[in-house]
Amino acid sequence: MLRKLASNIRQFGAKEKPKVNLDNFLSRHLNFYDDRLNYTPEEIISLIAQVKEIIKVEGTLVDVPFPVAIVGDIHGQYADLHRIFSVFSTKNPELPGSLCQRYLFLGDYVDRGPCSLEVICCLLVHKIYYPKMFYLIRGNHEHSSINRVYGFHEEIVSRFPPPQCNQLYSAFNDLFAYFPLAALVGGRILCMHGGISSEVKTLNDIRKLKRPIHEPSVSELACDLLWADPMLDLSGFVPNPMRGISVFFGEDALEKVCADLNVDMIIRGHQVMQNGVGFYCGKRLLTIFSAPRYYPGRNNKGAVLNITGEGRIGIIMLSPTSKMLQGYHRFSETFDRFEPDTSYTERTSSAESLTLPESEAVTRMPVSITITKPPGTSPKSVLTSIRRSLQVNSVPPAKNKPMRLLKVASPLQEVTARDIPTQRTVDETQGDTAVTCRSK
Ligand SMILES: [Mn+2]
Repeated sequence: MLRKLASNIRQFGAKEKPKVNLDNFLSRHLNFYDDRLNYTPEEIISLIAQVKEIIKVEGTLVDVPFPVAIVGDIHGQYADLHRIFSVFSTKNPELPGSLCQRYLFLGDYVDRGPCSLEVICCLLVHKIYYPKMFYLIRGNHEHSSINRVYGFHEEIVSRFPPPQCNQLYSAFNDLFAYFPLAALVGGRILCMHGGISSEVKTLNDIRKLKRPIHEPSVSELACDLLWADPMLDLSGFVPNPMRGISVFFGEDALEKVCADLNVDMIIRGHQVMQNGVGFYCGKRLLTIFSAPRYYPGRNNKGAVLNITGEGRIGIIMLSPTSKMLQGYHRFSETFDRFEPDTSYTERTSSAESLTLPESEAVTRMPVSITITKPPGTSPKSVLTSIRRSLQVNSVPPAKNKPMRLLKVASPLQEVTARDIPTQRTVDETQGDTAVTCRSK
C-alpha cells in the first residue's frame, strides 16, 4: 500500500525516473530506526547527483502552495526530525508522517547536532521522490566555511575514510550552492532562513539571484537572506556584530519590505527561541526554531507551523525530551509559568555588551495574524487562528518500529487573546510560557 502511494506521488512532479534506484534508501528514512544509519559513499553520491537535477531547476525564490508545514532549524537532530513528521501522521496511521503533508524546511539541516548526515540524507531522498511535497531552502550552515567548523565536516570525516570523506563533503557543499534562498508561501508569506535585506525592493530581486552561489557573502542580498536578524528597538538596518556578517533590521525596515514586496508576513528561522517560536513587529515576522533542547541542559522547545489550505497558521510545539521533563504534570510545572523571556536582540543592551541584562521591560503583543486573501480562498476562511498544542514526549523513539510517539498531551485548550512575549537574543533564555492562544 505504501509502495503504491509512493509510486503514485512520485508521478506527481518528478522530472524523470531516477537512474540509480533509491527505493531502499528512501525506505530506511521513512521511519525512525536509529540515530545512525549505514551509508555507502556510492549511494550518497548518487543521491546528491539526482537531487541536484531537481533543485537546480527550482527558482531561487520557490513558490510553495498552501497547505504546508513549515519547519525551522533541525541541526542534525534526526530523532527530532521524525518526531516532527510523526506530528503529521495522524490522518492515516498506515502512512509515515513525512508522506502526509507538504513540508517547507527553512535551512540549517547540518551542524551542531549528532546526526547531520541522517537529517540531510532523509530530506534529500524525500525531495527526489516527492519534489512537490518537500521544499528545502538554504540556511547559513549550508556553506562550507560554516559547516567545516560546526560539526558536519567532522561527522563525515569520522564516518568515511579518505578520500571518500572529502569527496562526500565537497559534493554536499556543491549541492548546497544550488539550494533556493527563499520561498513564497501561498503568494502571501515570504520565508527565508535569516532575514530581510536593504537590497530587496521586489520579489524579482530574489528571483534574479543566479545559482550556484558558492560564496554567499559576495551578494549582500543572498547574505542577508541567510544571516540577518531582527532587533527590537532599531530603526532601519545596522551591521550585525553578533554574527560578524550581515545586518540587524528594525520594525520600520520590516514594514517597508513587506509593503514593497506585497507580502503579509515573514517567516524565518535562524535564532533559538525558548518557546520554539517568537513574534516580532506585531505579527509581521515569526521566527521558528525546530530543534528542541538545542543546547545540553537548556530546555528550549522546538516548534513547527501548520498552515492550512485556507491560510490559517497553527503552531505546534515540541517539548524537549528528557527524563527530567517526563509526564505532563512535570512538563506543566516547568513550562506553564509565564516568564518574560525574549530571544531578540535589543539595540540598547547589545550596544553595551553582548550579554543580556537580568530583567527588562517586555513588549507584549496580542497574537493574531491576518493573511490577505490568497487566490482561491474565501476571506472568511483566511481569518487566522493560532493553535498551540503541547507535545509531551518523554521516551526515546522505539527502534525498528514506526514512531507513534507524539500525542497531544492536553486537548488544545484555546484561550482568547493571550499574550506571548517577544523574544530576546540567542543563548540567554530560560523559563517559559505555555498559554494556549487563539486569535480573533
Ligand atoms: Mn542559522
